[in-house]
Amino acid sequence: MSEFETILLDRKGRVGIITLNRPKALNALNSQLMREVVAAVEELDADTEIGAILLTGSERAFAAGADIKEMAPKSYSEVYAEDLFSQWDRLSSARTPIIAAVSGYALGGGCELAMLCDFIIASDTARFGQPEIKLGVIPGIGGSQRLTRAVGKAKAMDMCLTGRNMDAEEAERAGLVSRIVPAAELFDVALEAATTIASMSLPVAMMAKEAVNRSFETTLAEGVKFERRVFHSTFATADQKEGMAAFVEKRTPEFKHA
Ligand code: CO8
Repeated sequence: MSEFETILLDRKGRVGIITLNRPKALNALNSQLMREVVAAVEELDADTEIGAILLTGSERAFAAGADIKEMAPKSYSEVYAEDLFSQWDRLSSARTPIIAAVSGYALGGGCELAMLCDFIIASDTARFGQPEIKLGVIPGIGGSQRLTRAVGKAKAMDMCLTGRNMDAEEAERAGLVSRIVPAAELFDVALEAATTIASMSLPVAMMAKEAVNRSFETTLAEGVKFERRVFHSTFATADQKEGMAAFVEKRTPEFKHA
């Protein structure tokens, strides 16, 4: 029996699959679900047999936000003392690439959870939004920061101040999602992308992720220098030797993740 109640955890080859599973609440992110997602990601991240993580929800909802019913009665001193939602930050420490496969609602914390992943593949039914202002609060899991970096100030302000949703096409145009696929194909396409990533050298995929993420934290000159140093370090891996030898010998590389 699974140790989890609000998520499903599965493995397909080198891909770990986490499915948010509170269908009656449209996968609203309560504290148990937060603990379980964080635990599952950390478990998969520590497993060297896993080369990519896929995080998804249901066809109707990726997640309709933080659990409003759980959150509503809390006082300021409670949310401050427990540092409400800070545990989600632990997902940013995962080194294994994480793809969000989003269908239906990704609102509030749901949109923020998708943005905590490395990239988002959306179904044509996906709806993204930061509607917190309609509840008398503001985004609390990084939405005002990550949405602004993803889509720019104009659209982020529009979303956070009016609380309106974006459909999948607008989200793709704005750079929030990497691609849109028909809802019925979402899981297969996202799994194929995750399987492709997991077939690459794991340490090199981690380095690529680290390099891209560095661009959010530093200047261009420092970021380019960081990238070059990490690029140099790929030459210390067996997988660089294998990848380049396979190209020269016109064969498929067999990465050893070392
Ligand atoms: N929390 C708790 N329950 C929810 C949530 C939620 N976020 N979303 C939906 N549900 C529940 C509904 O209450 C309903 O339960 P029940 O059947 O028991 O009444 C069930 O899921 C189905 O939902 P609906 O009947 O409303 O379904 P509809 O198809 O009519 O509507 C919507 C779907 C439009 C998604 C609608 O449910 C909705 O607007 N949900 C809320 C969306 C929202 O506002 N999300 C943002 C939440 S706030 C947040 O995420 C970050 C807060 C940061 C605060 C920082 C503090 C430190």
